[in-house]
Amino acid sequence: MEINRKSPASVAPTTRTGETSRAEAPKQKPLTVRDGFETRGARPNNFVDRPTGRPAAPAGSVPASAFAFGSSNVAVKPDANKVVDAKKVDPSQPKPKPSGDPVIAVIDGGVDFKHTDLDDAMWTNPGEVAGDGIDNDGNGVKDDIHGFNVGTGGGDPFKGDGTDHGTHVAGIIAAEDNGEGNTGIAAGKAKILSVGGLYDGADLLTNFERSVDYLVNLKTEQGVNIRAANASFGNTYRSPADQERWTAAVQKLADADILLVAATANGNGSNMNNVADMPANIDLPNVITIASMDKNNDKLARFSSHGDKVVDLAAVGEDVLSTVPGNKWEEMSGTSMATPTVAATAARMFAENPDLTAVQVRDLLIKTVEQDADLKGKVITGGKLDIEAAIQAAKDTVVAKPEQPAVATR
Ligand SMILES: [Ca+2]
Ligand SMILES: [Ca+2]
Ligand SMILES: [Ca+2]
Ligand SMILES: [Ca+2]
Repeated sequence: MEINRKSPASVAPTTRTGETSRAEAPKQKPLTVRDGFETRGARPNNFVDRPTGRPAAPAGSVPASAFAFGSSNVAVKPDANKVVDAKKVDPSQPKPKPSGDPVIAVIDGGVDFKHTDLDDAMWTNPGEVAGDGIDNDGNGVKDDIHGFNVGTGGGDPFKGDGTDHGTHVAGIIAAEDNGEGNTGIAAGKAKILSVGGLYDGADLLTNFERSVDYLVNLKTEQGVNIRAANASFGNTYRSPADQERWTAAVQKLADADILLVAATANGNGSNMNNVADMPANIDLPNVITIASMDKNNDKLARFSSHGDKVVDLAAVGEDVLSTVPGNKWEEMSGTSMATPTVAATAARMFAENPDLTAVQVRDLLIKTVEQDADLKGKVITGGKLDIEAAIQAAKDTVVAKPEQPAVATR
């Protein structure tokens, strides 16, 4: 099944670049960023070799006061990650019910929200006035129009490291069906909320916690229809305390009914079954973990890890064409690219039936996989993403509502 947006007819030939070195797919392991930055030669130095998942933040580069969440960018305890600056909420007031297009949060390097293939696909914060330097909606972040920069604490997600990666991931989900570049699987059916700056400021875990707090606050207090978060990142965390923090943050997403779509490692065939790979291997029902198929959707991609106790399914993540900053498109490879195909399919499913929960969508994604003998013993389901079957399964859950009996008004 062709599931990539690589139809030659949809590709602007003059904008395709970076094809020469794709064969250089990920070599480092573990890679925190789950794709082949090697393919582009633009990988920031601090993406490489971070065995603890804790890139050193440039000392003093980010003042603690710049953060909306937490009290410091070092030695943050779990309890410190509260939304400290958000306005007081009157608990007697009813919470707004999320509605509208499903919003998919891309927690990553920032998305180029001005990209011509993404600008109409971005979530826009209805409670925020752009550029006035005021936190109009009182969520603790000034001018957070299209998302949040967890690295700086500011409202401009498109700053810092990994913007090519984040922009690529976003395009796989929702690049516009506009006759240029690629078309995202959920084009026109979902909005992208960029939580950028994941590789700036604090360490990955702390930044993830802050990202979660931002998203959960938006959903529960403001009714933003955040249905899934894409996690094309991860690393091994051996400390039980760190593992607890990861799990607590993902539990917060679960409590807010947000699906976490997580990439397994690019470990060149490594087995992740007994590895504390966070957040991919967290055993919560709102987490679905993805390995990468090759470009033919035939076998696991050679760069992908696997694990028949921890990885749910596989999806194509090799040579995927998508958006990169500056109105360009490139092909990239990695579990980072496989993961947003699943997040986008989930978005389509939420669009078909907004009453589905994150856990229900996860279950349907798993039940509708296409079995593949090459995946036996490699992933839990022994199967790969079947986009059409998953969307159809979501459609099939829609129960025709009986007509309301007419009530005579007097
Ligand atoms: Ca705000
Ligand atoms: Ca503002
Ligand atoms: Ca397009
Ligand atoms: Ca096969």
